[in-house]
Amino acid sequence: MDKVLEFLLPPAKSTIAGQVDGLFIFILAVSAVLLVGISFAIIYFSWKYKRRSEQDTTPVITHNTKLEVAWSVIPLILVMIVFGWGFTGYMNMRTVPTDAYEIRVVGKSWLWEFHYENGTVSVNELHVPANRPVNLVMSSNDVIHSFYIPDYRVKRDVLPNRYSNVWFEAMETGESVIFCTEYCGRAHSNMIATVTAHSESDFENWLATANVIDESLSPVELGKELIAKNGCNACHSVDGSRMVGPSYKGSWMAERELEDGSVVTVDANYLRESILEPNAKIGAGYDPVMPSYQGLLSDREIDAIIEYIKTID
Ligand code: HEC
Ligand SMILES: [Cu+2]
Repeated sequence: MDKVLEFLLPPAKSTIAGQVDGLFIFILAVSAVLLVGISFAIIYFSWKYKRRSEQDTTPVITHNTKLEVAWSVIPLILVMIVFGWGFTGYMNMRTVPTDAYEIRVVGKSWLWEFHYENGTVSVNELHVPANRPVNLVMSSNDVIHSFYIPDYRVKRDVLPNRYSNVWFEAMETGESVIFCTEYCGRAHSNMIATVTAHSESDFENWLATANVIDESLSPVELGKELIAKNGCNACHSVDGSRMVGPSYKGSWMAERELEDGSVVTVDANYLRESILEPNAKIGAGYDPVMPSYQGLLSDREIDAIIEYIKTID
């Protein structure tokens, strides 16, 4: 049975997962039994009641009470079991424990932002304490996204101008993948993040240090780190290859042709504007798909990114 489950479903890592899987397996098993039973009955009856001679006639049957009661009551019982099971599971998933740890989630085309109680922000990396309920309060900056952690069996739409929430309790420490499951535009398939469940003390440590700028880093080193941390690498390469966006390689002081035919020089002002208001100037041949980093990066951090881009040639 465990082998079958492993084959059918991703590992179950949250407290609600067992309940979701139980119901799934029940519905699957009932459907399988009915499929096999009905298929055999059809084959058997079509053989048994085959017309064998010209004299064979069809008997006139008006009704059969026993049979009719059976085929009404048995499905009713099955459906009520599925309803009761599904409803309690749904209520458990919708009722947030009062001691849940709250994290704000913002979906953007095409990344996930996570805001924690102490002002820490992480991009595409959710960090949570294990063995403690966590409530995510979610909203979108633009279109509808959908937040999905298969290992935790939770999924919820993320909407503009409205909060939605999802809660879970991770049963073990470790990393799982987060998907966006609402088609949200061109780079939808890049909208992948991870959730890492930590022990309580590791989580406190992470929270205390995650956004502390390491003063010993030079601006170039800091810029390199920020680019990795903020998901820029999903769309920009440093080796000259074209991804969703232009490569940083050799871009400093290069001439950039824009969509409207004008030409700009990639200087500090252009870089800064590209990061804060990506849609102000669109490079020719590219789609306006870069999310704005307004409010996510401080001036010092933008300076560091510019210093780093200068060095990539
Ligand atoms: C979802 C993909 C995506 C992500 C993530 C992304 N960008 Fe972009 N970026 C683009 C695209 C596409 C363009 C070209 C179109 C435009 O100008 O808006 C672009 C343009 C730029 C430009 C102008 C480059 C030039 O040579 O003209 C800079 C600078 C830039 N991005 C920096 C960043 C930084 C820094 C980050 C992370 C903090 C980042 N981008 C994250 C897609 C992305
Ligand atoms: Cu999305």
